[in-house]
Amino acid sequence: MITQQQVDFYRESGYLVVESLIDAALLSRLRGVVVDVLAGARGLTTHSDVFDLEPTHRPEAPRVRRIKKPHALNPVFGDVLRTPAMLDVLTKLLGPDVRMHGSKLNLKSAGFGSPVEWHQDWAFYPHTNDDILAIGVMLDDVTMENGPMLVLPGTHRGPTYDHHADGRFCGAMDLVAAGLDGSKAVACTGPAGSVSFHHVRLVHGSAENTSTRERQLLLYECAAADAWPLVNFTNLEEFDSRMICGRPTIEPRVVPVPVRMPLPPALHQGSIYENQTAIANRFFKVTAAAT
Ligand SMILES: O=C(O)CCC(=O)C(=O)O
Repeated sequence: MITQQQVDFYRESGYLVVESLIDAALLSRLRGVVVDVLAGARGLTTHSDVFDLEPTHRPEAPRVRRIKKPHALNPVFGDVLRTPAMLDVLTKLLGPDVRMHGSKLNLKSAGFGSPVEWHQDWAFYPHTNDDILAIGVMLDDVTMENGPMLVLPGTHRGPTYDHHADGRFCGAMDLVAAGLDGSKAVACTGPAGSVSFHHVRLVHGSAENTSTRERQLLLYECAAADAWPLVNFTNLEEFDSRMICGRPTIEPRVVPVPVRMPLPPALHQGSIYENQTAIANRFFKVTAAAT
C-alpha cells in the first residue's frame, strides 16, 4: 500500500518510484517471456509490428530497441497491471476506474541501447483530461550508469511544449528552447521489480546505455476511464476491453488543459525513436557503438 505522503509527492512532483512493487516470481516469469519473445527478432531485416530495431541491428545479430505492445503478446504482461499492489497505486493516483492506453518494453541494451530524447507523453496522446500516467517496471536493477529514465520534477504543471520540427510532429522537445534546465533532472532508479509512475505531462527522457548492464523498462500508459483520447480513437469495444479496474463511461470529463495536436504526423513512423530522428538538436549523445 502506498501512503498519502507518496500520493502527495506524486501530485507535487509528477512522479513516484515504488521499490520492489513486483515480486520475484512475477519478475522471473516476465524475464522468461521477454527472452522467448526476443528470439523472434532473429532474421528480421526491418522493424515489424512487434519489434523496433536498433540502428546497428543485423538479421544474424539482432539488436532490439523496443518490443511493441507486449500486452498483446502474452497474458503475463496483463497480470502485472492487476496485482493488488499495482491496483492500489493506480486507484490512488487515477481513481477507481482505470483503462490501459498502451504498453511497450524499452530494452536499452548494455553498450548501445538508444537514448530517448526529452518529451512529454501528452504530446503524443492528448486526452480530454490529464489524469493519465506511465508506469515503468524495472526488469533490471536501474542505476545512474545504465540509462535510467530522467524526469524534470514539477513540469507536469507547466505548458505543453513544442514537439515539432520543420512543421511536423517529431516527438521530441528542445529543452533549451523550452527554458528548462537538464541539470535539475532526477533519475528513476531502483532494484529490479521497482516501478516508476510519471504523469503524462511530465518532461522526461533517458541517455544511451553505455554501461555493461542491461536496462529493460516495461512501460504501460494508464488513464482514468473518463479521459478520452483526442486522437486515434478506434472503436468502443476495443476501448472498453482495455479497462483494468472499475467501470468504463461514455461521458468524457473535459478539463481545460494545454493541448498541442501531434499533427501533421511525424515524418518517420513506427516508434518514438523513429519520430525523434527528425529533430535538429539532440540533447543526449549517441556514441559510435549505437550508430
Ligand atoms: O525508456 C526510457 O528510458 C524512456 C521511455 C519513454 O519515455 C518512452 O518510451 O516514451
